Amino acid sequence: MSTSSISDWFAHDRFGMFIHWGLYSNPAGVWKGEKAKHSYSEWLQGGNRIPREEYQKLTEIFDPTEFNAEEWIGEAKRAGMKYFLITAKHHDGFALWPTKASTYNVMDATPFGRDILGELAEACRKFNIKLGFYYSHWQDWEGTGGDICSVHMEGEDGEGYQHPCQTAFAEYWDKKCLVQVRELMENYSPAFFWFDTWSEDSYTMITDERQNELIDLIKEIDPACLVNSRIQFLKPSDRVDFLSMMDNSYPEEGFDKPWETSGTLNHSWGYHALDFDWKSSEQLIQYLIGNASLGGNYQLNVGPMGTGLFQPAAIRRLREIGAWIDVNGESLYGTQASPLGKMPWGKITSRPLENGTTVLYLHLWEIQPDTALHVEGLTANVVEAKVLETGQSVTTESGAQGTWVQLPAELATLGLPVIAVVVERTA
Ligand code: FHN
Repeated sequence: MSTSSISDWFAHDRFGMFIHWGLYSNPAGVWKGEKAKHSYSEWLQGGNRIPREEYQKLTEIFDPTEFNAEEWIGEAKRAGMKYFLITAKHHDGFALWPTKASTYNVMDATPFGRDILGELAEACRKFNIKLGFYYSHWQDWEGTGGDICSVHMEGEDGEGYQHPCQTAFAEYWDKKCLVQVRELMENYSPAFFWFDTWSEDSYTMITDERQNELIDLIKEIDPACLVNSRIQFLKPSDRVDFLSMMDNSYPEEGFDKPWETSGTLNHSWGYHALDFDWKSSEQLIQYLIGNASLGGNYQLNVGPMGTGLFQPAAIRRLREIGAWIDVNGESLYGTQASPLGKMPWGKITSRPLENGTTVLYLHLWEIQPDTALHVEGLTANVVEAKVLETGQSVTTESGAQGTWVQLPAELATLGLPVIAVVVERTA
């Protein structure tokens, strides 16, 4: 008998949008006429070792007059995404909402002066999209005691980018981090939090006690608000609700807990004007389905420009993914991991039905139309098989070694076709 859990919606929804947006979206990976040192545009301050006062002047040009929350959330919806996650505060420490913990925020420090998170929360409600916040709880480069990552500073003098002492970090933790996470919970009722640690270094600051304090704070306000495992890279608490893989990393096996991979459309998370390394829509759909076939989610990142608009290359990919999901979404949402082993030709997702049958969705990536495809290990009786997009019937033949599926010649014209095979459940 299956029991329900607060993370059921997350595992069901499978696909979300991640947004990296902030002061760094204006320089967009270019500083004083040169390509920034760090390949992630959001690492501009740290990577180029820009003095705080100078970096913080970027507030003066943060005026994304083209920003329209409904357009962003509408793009997510059209792409088939069911939830939306945004950098409420990234490592630079700048807040996209009017926080009382620091004037380093969109309302107090920029000419834009609008509550970006408030507008997005409203749009999410309108479009029935769940809202999540990325919050950089370990790194904070505002200068209020948050940690300054040493990963990219090795061998350098570290001036201005030293790790803070414990007293300074404790001050940051109490007066900024905890205060801001409480504000985000109370003002915008997020469905989940996405914290970010990725190195063992973080453990000295994000101790077990602090990890628990943060989880307690969230769960006391809303027990259903989910928390991800990057709250502590080394030792995430058993209380985290879902596991976050490393960036752009796609595991070979699934996990007991719900899990996700966050991935980029090109290379940088924040908008980078010189990043042309775009993945194809086909590749992105394969990441999504690859994870789903192991019971996992996918959070695809967009780095909006300083104007507030998405780049055309991002929009094209989102819409192509959405067009594929429009006709094949049944093979994604609410499905389970494949009950069969790895297949050389693609991936399988599955859906047990109440009538005692199971639908196996065969995602055909490397196939030759007009030949027979071997589904190794599928020995159950096949009730029906058809191409999901077109409804074309498909003939099958089962034996002790598995099932042979006769692939119609017409599959050649479909991009990443799916065949839905309904089988009798044996046990
Ligand atoms: O340093 C960040 C990076 O800027 C980005 O936010 C990614 C997203 O997963 N997390 C960190 C590196 O893993």
